[in-house]
Amino acid sequence: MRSTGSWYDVRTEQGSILQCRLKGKFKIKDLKVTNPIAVGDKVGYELESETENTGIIFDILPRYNYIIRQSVHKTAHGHLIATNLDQAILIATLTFPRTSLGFIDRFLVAAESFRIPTVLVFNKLDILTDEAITYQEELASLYESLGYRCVFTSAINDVGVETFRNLLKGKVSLVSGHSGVGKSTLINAIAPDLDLPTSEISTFANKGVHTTTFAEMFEIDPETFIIDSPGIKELGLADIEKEEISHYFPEMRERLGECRFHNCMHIDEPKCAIKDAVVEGTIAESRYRSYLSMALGEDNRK
Ligand SMILES: Nc1nc2c(ncn2[C@@H]2O[C@H](COP(=O)(O)OP(=O)(O)OP(=O)(O)O)[C@@H](O)[C@H]2O)c(=O)[nH]1
Ligand SMILES: [Mg+2]
Ligand SMILES: [Zn+2]
Repeated sequence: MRSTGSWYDVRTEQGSILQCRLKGKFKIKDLKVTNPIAVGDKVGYELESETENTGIIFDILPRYNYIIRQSVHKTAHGHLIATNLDQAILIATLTFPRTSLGFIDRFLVAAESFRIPTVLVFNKLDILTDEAITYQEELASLYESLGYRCVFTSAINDVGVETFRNLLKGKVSLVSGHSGVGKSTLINAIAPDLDLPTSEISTFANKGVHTTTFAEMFEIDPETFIIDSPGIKELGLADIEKEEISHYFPEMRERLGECRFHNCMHIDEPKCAIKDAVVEGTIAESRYRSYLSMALGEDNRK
């Protein structure tokens, strides 16, 4: 459920929480990570002390997926954010702070590569102008057409909160997005007892202040778990080959094989079905721009 240094909160089958440590040294095969266990992991444990409520983790069960980001300190290593997820919920705000389309698309590509379904939640509806609301609705219809469910919320005005709650039912969900978009506020809105800390974003930098500092899973009911996580700037695309990127754009994936060259990168090759679709308007320009930025290896933080 959470890890603090060398201690891990393990939820037992009975639903109680046991403070556990790792037995000896753990080597995770084929995965270079700074943290051996992450929120969402299913582990084998044994009770150490009943009076002190402690245990020892001796096994990590196979993960059916995981989401990882580049470690800040060791660049060759990743940091596991969470594992065994049914879905990721990307909280985005058009303003205060601004979530760029480049960021949304990179997140979606990363989640596709991890095979994690993603829902887009556009929060802070209450501070948008009418023009911005119209634009946000256009964005949502674009992403809905690609198969990503979109929801509009105002966590502080209780708009869309019921829809948000229903999205989570019976699933393990990771809530992600930039710092300050309202991840913790939204979780508080559906589970006020959690009383998670939240703070105002800095008006000077128009950015969040990283109030949540580590990922933690909460039980909403015995079938429903939600993971609050620290704000991210970027999810690394470290393990994705350039040739693979288009496979993680659903609208490109369905056209693969239609280009003249089987190894077409859809950049400047002739008779490219993807570029044709952009010209025709059946692939959105913003999506193609995000694709180009990823394929050309740009650091897209626009
Ligand atoms: N106007 C408005 N403000 C909101 C809304 N949701 C959250 N906020 C405010 O946005 C600020 C940041 O919210 P948090 O919940 O701390 O954001 P977070 O995404 O958890 O941020 P980190 O933990 O730093 O990643 C707080 O001041 C919230 O009150 C909303 O729907 N509308
Ligand atoms: Mg938070
Ligand atoms: Zn092509």
